[in-house]
Amino acid sequence: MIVRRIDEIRGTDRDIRGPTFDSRRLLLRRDGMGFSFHDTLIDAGTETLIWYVHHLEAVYCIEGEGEIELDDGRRFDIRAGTLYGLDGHEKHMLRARTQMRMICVFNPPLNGNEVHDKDGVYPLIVDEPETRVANAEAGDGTGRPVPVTARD
Ligand code: 9YT
Repeated sequence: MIVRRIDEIRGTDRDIRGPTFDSRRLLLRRDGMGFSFHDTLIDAGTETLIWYVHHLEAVYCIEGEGEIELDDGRRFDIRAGTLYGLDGHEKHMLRARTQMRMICVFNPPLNGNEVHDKDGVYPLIVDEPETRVANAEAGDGTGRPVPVTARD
């Protein structure tokens, strides 16, 4: 089992500062859950072009207000209690009127250090087997990542 608190990941490689957001990546590929799970703060007054061609993402807003605009011009207001799922890899502009706090889930999971390229894309990184970080109850006792298949 994994128990992790946001205070513990501040300033680590799970705490990624993008141009318009802070992405606190509580679960990553190396955790072996099959998805990554982020608590992301979007800066007030910003626009972010996003296009996850390699990933599916669900986003649940728990604080703040803004909108997303799709390529075809459709706009959707986002406020606390709104979920959107990018099940069609939709390219979109995310606008934050106030700071927005978003809970984001990615499938496949992010490795950790992905940031958007000029088109808003995160690269797909699949060069290593999915691993979990060993903890006191699991793994080989060294604290090194352990391949999922070796433990399941
Ligand atoms: C919706 C959103 O927060 N997009 C940008 C950042 C991304 N979710 C991440 O890496 O956490």
